[in-house]
Amino acid sequence: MQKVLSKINSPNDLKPLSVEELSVLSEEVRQLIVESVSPCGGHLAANLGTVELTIALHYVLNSPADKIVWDVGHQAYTHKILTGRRDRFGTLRQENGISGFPNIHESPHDHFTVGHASTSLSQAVGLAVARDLAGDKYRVVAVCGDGSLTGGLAFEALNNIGHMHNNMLIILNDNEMAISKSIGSMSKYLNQIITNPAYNRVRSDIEHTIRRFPRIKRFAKKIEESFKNIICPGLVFEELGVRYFGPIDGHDIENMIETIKNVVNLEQPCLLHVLTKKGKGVHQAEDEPASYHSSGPYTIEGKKNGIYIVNPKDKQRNEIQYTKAFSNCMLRVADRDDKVVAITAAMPDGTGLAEFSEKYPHRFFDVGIAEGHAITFAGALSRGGYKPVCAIYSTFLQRAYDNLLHDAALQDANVTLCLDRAGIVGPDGATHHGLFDIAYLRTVPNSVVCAPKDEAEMQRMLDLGIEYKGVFAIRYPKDLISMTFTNTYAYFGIGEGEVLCEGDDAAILSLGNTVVTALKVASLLRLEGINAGVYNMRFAKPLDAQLLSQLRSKTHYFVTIEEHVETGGFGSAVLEFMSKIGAFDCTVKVFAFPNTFIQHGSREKLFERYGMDEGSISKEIIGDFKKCKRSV
Ligand SMILES: Cc1ncc(C[n+]2csc(CCOP(=O)(O)OP(=O)(O)O)c2C)c(N)n1
Repeated sequence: MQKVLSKINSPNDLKPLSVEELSVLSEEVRQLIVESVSPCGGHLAANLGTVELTIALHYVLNSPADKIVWDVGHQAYTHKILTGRRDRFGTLRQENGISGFPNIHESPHDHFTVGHASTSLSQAVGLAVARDLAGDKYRVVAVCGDGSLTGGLAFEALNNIGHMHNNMLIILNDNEMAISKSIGSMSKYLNQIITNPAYNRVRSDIEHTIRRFPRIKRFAKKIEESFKNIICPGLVFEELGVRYFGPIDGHDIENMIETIKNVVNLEQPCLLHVLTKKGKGVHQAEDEPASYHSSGPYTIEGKKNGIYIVNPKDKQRNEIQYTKAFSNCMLRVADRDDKVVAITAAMPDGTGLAEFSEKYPHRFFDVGIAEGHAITFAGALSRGGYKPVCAIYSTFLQRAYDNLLHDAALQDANVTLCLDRAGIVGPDGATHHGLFDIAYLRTVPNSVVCAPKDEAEMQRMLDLGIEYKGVFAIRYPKDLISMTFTNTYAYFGIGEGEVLCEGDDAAILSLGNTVVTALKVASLLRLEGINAGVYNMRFAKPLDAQLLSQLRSKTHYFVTIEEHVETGGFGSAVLEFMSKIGAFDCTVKVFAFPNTFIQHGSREKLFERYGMDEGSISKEIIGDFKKCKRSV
């Protein structure tokens, strides 16, 4: 039974609560998060760390008039719970349920739909400037993690914020982690602030004195503040024109409320450095925050000394994920060729580079959440004689488009891209689906864009990629490799497709994992007397012109299947080809996702909803054939 939380329907309901009640509330919110994430998984660790911080923010501010801007937004569960979404919280990340990220269509308390890192500072200063231009008075607060602060966009915003000087508050939520340990000189710098021995000694002396003489608390805090300014005079933020406060304990609600009240109304940009513990309150998430950053389903075993004990439900599966296949392939090329180097933008585990980083630490580069930089850096590594492989999720590469064009392709650089999560990602939703990469990569001059159906094919593609002068992209989804076609090395050249089965009535052209769908569709068509051939095109660019021309002499009905939006993708490439060769008597039926932002839900359900499963595809083709017969 929730004593306090059940009465919180909006942030206004927090205002009359005592500090003790707020503390009870934080425990109840934590419990709701742990219970709600358990069946379907979610961003557990980051959210457990921001419970008290969010309560303190909503206690002080008047949301939605005052605006809280979340970076990435993966830590905003408490915000959702306190802003009228408590009752729907059990539907988190499920189809038609609430999103795992802030979403402008979900609540007036969410000012941006987010999911990508390092945007909050730019968004907050934009709102602050809009407010000042309009003569309004609301307060603007950005909540940005130490990981997200490593992104170039955040640095660009800081540069601008100090210059513009509008009143806004940046809460730096420092848990010393991105998904993995935060990397880079900014993290080192933040760590120095936290661990500065002189400052910490004085701080603990002051805390000790306050405990003995509570009446001098205010005075003692002032001394602490002044001392901090003396011993840390060159704070980077101050130099950039942003007033620095902290570090303070992000789980001490009372102190946070007092501090936020003080700094939020200063007529200048301020940064409050808040220290939080990722995974707080769940034993396993505190111990392994990286594994519980985006956790799978788990069971709750109980509570020991006030800390939850959970047990992941991840069953041992025999099938292999594309990510694991990439990890294997990468080790093989690295073992063979010492010029191969690997780059990640703060995601060594998610992208499958962890094993590589252990085996070849000197050839592994985690550049922070900095996809644009990763590509430019890779371009230069290539100019310096190395063979960089950038493992980046498809959706996050979007922000590196100019780097691809200008800093890789234009330099004739040999940059291999391994794009995980290319396609539907499921519960993370619109911000995370990797549905645009074929389109934007195809426009890069001299680029190659391909997708493997299994590990053997991925190995060949990677081998081709590391030798290719230009941008060479290998895309694969967040999925299991559901069918292994061969374990032997496949020799094929760039742009060479493969015939899987012949058939004269229709040619089903597939790419990567959609090969399996294509084969199933062909079987369903055969039951209706339609004899369709299945072709594994492997490459969206360049297309196998020879194979397509041969097929054109046999059939006039082509089908393309891709896990991508219809605009500019693989199907578009085939249509362009048919137009170029003047195949105006051919029908090309493109099966792809519509060019909209696809919401969250399970992969399976989303495929069904958008007519991308074998049943829907075959039904549509059969319909076409029936129509055709009628018209003859
Ligand atoms: C552009 C971009 N690249 C990568 C990611 C994947 N990602 C999600 S959260 C995260 C770490 C963020 O670290 P931090 O801001 O410190 O937040 P924490 O999870 O530690 O609270 C990363 C790398 C992303 N969301 N956006």
